[in-house]
Amino acid sequence: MSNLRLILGDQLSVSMSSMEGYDIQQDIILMCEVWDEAVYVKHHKKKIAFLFSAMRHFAQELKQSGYRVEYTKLDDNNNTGSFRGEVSRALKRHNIKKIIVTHPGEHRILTEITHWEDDFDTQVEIRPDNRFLCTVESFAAWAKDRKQLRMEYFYREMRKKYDLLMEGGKPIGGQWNYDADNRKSPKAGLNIPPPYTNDTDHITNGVLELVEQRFDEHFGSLEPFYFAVTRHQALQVLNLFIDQRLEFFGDYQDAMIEGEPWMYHSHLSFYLNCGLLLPLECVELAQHAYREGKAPLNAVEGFIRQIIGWREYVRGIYWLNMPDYADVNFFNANRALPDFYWHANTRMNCLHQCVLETEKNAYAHHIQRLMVLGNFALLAGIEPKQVNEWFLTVYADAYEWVEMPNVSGMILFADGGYLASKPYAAGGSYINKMSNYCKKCHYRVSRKNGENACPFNYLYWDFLIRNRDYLNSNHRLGMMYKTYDRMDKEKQNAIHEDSIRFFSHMENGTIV
Ligand code: FAD
Ligand code: DLZ
Ligand code: SF4
Repeated sequence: MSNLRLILGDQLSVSMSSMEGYDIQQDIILMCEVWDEAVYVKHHKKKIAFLFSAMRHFAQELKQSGYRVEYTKLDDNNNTGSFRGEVSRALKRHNIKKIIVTHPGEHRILTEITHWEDDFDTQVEIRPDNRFLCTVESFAAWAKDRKQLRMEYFYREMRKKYDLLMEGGKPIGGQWNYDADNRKSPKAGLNIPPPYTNDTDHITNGVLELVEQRFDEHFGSLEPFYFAVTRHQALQVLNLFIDQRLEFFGDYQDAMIEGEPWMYHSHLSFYLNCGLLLPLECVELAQHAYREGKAPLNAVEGFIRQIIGWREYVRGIYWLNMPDYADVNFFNANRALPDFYWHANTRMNCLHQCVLETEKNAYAHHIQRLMVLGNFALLAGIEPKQVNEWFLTVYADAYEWVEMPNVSGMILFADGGYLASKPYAAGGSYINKMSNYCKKCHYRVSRKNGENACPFNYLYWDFLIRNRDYLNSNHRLGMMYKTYDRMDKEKQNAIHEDSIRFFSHMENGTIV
């Protein structure tokens, strides 16, 4: 009897726990493109194409290495459209003793898989997801009995555990965190290297055709398509980052420049999140670049923190709190997501640019997601479920374990401060400092009130006042409330009236 080893689309690594102990004589690997996964949210076309192409390449490589792989393509005649249906078909084809699968990245799939043992009357083994550096159990143990969870303390533990940028038990350079050096505004004349590109092969071309035909109404441009789709190519992206971008990663991590979607970021999340790259190899290569004197400490520490800190931390939070985390809505925010998140039809240039780039690339960098797209959703009080669905749909690196804590926790503060200590709310001056968007905007960032004032300026105050009952006790916001209370009544009224006008325009379809 054989084991059926199910490999999901974001588990494309030969070192997956589900592959351990593979019996070359008997075992069968099952991979399947299924309609349910492609439409449970209407993913960006590029995300579907990327994953299907990466899955097909991975399956081909496994076969070439002698593994027995059964692969269902989306348009195969008898494709049932679901994991359950495909597993059920495989059980009928073979004499299966046990289904082995690595812990999936989304709670809805875990729930589904936990029913299979009873439903199929076959043993199911769910193995830990060994692509992460902190297990779900270790994170729970770290979080237990802590009054407050803070990424910084979790990160320090991870630095020690993996001996990264450490010297004699202490952080290299004497500090754990060099973020204070990492907030440079963009300056003219930066020589930003071009991002990775490649030529599509017949596998990718086949997938692009399929996606064009079957997912035409999904958001986003399908081409040009430049994603790496094999481990070999993903390693090229990693090496390009280390050689060409890492040096300035820290300096310009928060900077946004119109027409420069990629900046000095790594563009590795696509590959890390689907298994083509592993976190430890990425951070070790960055550490090596530091030791070789090829990249400064602020850049390397910042990059390592994002991966062993933030990435692992948000995953821990997700699994510790699901399924309840999906329903958090601390501010009871209930406004509908404005249409311009899909069509970029807004006169706010920052949002216009970020949505356009998202549509084109299925990518926006962190500060665009956090301080433009996210900040607006927070200030405008958009319902968390709608914001979550948008972020899960539009980015090629989006899976619920990473998307949801970033959206509900980091940008919307919908968990009431569980993940972050204060809302990342900001007015237009932050965006102006970190970008050149305001120069070409219909609105004036220097104006605080009136028809042509930057909406972020008055919406910032409106957000604080609207949610005063929820935020009053947050000592990090005390100063802001004092500032508001010292404003004269006329100014306070102007904030209120501008916000009412803005929202009523936004909701009646006037372009804002
Ligand atoms: P870099 O800036 O080069 O960072 C290096 C790596 O660090 C990333 O590849 C990523 O693996 C990791 N990382 C950095 N910040 C975070 C973070 N906050 N959480 C988790 N990992 C992080 N990241 C996703 O991978 N998928 C998502 O669906 C996703 N949704 C997000 C939604 C919002 C509202 C926000 C604010 C952030 C989101 N992030 C998400 C985190 C971050 O924006 C992306 O990881 C990053 O932009 C990916 O681009 P990069 O690979 O060039 O990252
Ligand atoms: C995102 C995605 C898509 C679009 N399609 C598939 C698919 O057809 N087959 C598959 O195995 N996985 C796909 N995925 C990734 C899954 O959604 C992902 O494995 C789960 O959400 C768990 O993280
Ligand atoms: Fe965005 Fe305001 Fe700047 Fe316009 S002025 S780009 S709306 S921050």
